[in-house]
Order: sequence, then C-alpha cells, then structure tokens
Amino acid sequence: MHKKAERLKKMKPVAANNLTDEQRAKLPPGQTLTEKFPILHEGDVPRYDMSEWRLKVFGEVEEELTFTYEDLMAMPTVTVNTDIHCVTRWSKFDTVWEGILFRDFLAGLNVKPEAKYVMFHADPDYDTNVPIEDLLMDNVMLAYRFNGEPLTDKHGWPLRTVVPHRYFWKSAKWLRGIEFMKEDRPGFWERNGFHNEADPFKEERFSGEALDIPEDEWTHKEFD
Ligand SMILES: Nc1nc2c(c(=O)[nH]1)N[C@H]1C(S)=C(S)[C@@H](COP(=O)(O)O)O[C@H]1N2
Ligand SMILES: [Mo]
Repeated sequence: MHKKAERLKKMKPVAANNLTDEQRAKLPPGQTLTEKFPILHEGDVPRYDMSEWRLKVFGEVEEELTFTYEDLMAMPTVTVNTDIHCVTRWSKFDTVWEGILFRDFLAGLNVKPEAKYVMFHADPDYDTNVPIEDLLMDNVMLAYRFNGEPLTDKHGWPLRTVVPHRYFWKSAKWLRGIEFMKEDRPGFWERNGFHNEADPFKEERFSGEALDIPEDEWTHKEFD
C-alpha cells in the first residue's frame, strides 16, 4: 500500500465511549479526541534560509523591531502542557510546547497603549487576529519545540504561536510578523466564515451560517 494511504488508515479518533470521566470533562462540545497530530494548512510548507529569516514587530509600537532566530533563542524559555482544539472537530490533550511565553515577549516591546489587538502574519499568506488581552495567559507562546523535539516543518518550524484556549486556526504556523492594532481586523479564516472569537468551549466555530465541513474530514488529513 502507498505510504500515505497507510498513514491515513491509522488516523483513528478515540471513541467517545473509551473516554475517562476526566477526559470527557476536558473535551469541548462537538470535539473528538485524537492521539495523533493532524497536519492542517493552506498552501505549501515554506522553506527557509535561517540566515535570512526574521520576525518583525510593527504597527502600534513606539519602535518597530526585527528579531533573528538567534535573538529569540537567547530569550527565557517556558514549557507548557496544554490541550488543543481544531474547528474541524479534533482535539489533542497534553501537548507539550517549548518556547517564549508571549507575555514575556510583549514585555520587551514598546507597544503603544492604544494597541488592543494583534494580527499574526505567517507564511504562506496566512494571518489571524487575537485581542492582546487574550495573549497574556500562562499558556500562550511563541513555540519552537513540540514534545521535546524541534518543531517539524509541517507543524510550523521554525516558529509558531500557540493560543490553546482558541480554536487552533488562531495558532499561526511559520510566524513572520506580529502587528499591533488599535482596531480589530479579521484574519484569513475570520474573513472566510470562521468566528472572530473562536472559543472551543462556547463552540464559536462560524461567524454566520455553518460552513459545510464533514465531521470526519480531519481523519482524511495527513498527520504524525
Ligand atoms: N501559517 C499557517 N498557520 C496555520 C494554518 C495555515 O494554513 N497556515 N492553519 C491553521 C489551522 S486551521 C490549524 S487547525 C493549525 C494546524 O496546526 P498543525 O498542522 O500543527 O496541527 O494550524 C493553523 N495555523
Ligand atoms: Mo483548523
């Protein structure tokens, strides 16, 4: 059998009747637990020359800043264990991320007091918006390691955001820019029918009419 077909065949969700009480309590409504890690994105996985790679901070800041990867590696790190929830109905528990706590990163920037929202800009042509207030929690980060290993290309190496209390489209892979904004503005999926707030426990999936996503669509995606 073709290797990809082999992999897809193994993408089995954890059946609802096999969940412990604790797992059931942690699972947002309408979600299915998976032990695998689905890979979801638009476009091709970017390739980088790390000597050229930069992270830019711009918008409502006193001073625009540009970080090299070495700059980021030199910052204090945290390790966070958290659950993640994708709008296509898979959730994964106890994912372990290592990187920079967003709150710590923010403390080193000169953000104007009027700034209330962030637009995360990512490759290829992706963006997603989150209120600053939402980025101050103990588990929101700029991550570069997952489960004890460097992020893989497909999961967003060299740098992604992890905003675990929002549906996972708000966690941008291949992050390149952080824009501070006075007013909110919708990102890619937010412009395309997904909910602006995206709280999985409130099932904030869509902004208007529900998009026609088959409930098992994610089980046909690539994963590792
Ligand atoms: N740059 C970029 N980041 C992205 C996306 C994307 O298309 N491009 N898709 C989002 C969506 S919809 C999901 S569910 C998660 C998937 O992350 P994973 O592939 O590591 O599971 O990435 C999010 N971040
Ligand atoms: Mo997603």
